[in-house]
Amino acid sequence: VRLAESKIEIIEPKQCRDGDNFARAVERGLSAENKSLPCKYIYDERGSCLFSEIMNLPEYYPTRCEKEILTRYRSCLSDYLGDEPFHLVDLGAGDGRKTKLLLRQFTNDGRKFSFVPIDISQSSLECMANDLEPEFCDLKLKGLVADYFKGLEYLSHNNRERNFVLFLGSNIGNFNREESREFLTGLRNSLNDGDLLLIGFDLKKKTSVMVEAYNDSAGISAQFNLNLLNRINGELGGEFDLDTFKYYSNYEARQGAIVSCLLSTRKQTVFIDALDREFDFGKWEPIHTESSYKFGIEQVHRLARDCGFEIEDDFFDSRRWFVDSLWRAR
Ligand code: AVJ
Repeated sequence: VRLAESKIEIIEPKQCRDGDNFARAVERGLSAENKSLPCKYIYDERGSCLFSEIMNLPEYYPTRCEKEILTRYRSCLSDYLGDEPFHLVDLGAGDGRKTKLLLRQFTNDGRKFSFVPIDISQSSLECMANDLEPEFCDLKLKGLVADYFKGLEYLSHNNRERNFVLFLGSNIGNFNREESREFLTGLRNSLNDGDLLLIGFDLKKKTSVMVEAYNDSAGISAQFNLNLLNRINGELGGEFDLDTFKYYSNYEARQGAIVSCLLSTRKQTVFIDALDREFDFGKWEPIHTESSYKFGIEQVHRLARDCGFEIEDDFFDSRRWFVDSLWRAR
């Protein structure tokens, strides 16, 4: 990877190195009565690649819906920004393929901005930087390897200029209802009055469509979730046999979420060297790995107001399966 062309900088603040946190989170999650592992740890280099593959799957509609939305409304979005300089902050930027649509528009319109992608995966940011470099040679890019919360902390200390924050792809869906309120209130408080947030929500729809998006026929979603065990094996000396865990993902209508887990197909005991202990798994016992919450448009609007934002506009795809909602910090 060729980086650090002077305009491109990727930093990983010291307090964001997540090595021991991973071990602690695994210990906590696997000792609990209801076992779970935090989904943010899926995204190492392999997990991030698998997620890029997911975004190309025929079943995974959210990416295509959002591309349609951004393509259709990017010039309208650009009009909101005007001539004053701003930071384009991209939370959970990933490989940046969707953001590129906006970068192109804003650059062509002569908007003055610096680009601040924030992602937990350093490899994703590096890929993005290398991918953008030839086309956007004058772009000021400062990538930050951090989780969302560290990202907000960074924002609140560097918010002298206007911000236009992107939180796309229904990344918000991984938080439960209470966590999403807390997070968005925290985000609001790290912004200046008048700053804009473009936030993507996957909308409730026919359950089969949602279920298939997380149960693709190529089995990539399964590999993506199983990557958690893979990572425990590689980084913490775990002894998981991945063939004895089965990915299971379904829509829980009462929660309004796709809930995913790994089921131990037999009773077994697994040793993890870095934790110097074993964990017992009952036959068909689940490890919760991820929830992906779905929204009604009224829920989206209530969330905006409750967290200190005003709704400027809603941008839907033609099927109204997804919305990118534009909010202003009030
Ligand atoms: C990146 C959190 C938006 O929940 O839809 C895709 C992750 N997991 N397939 C989602 C995911 C399984 C995705 N988000």
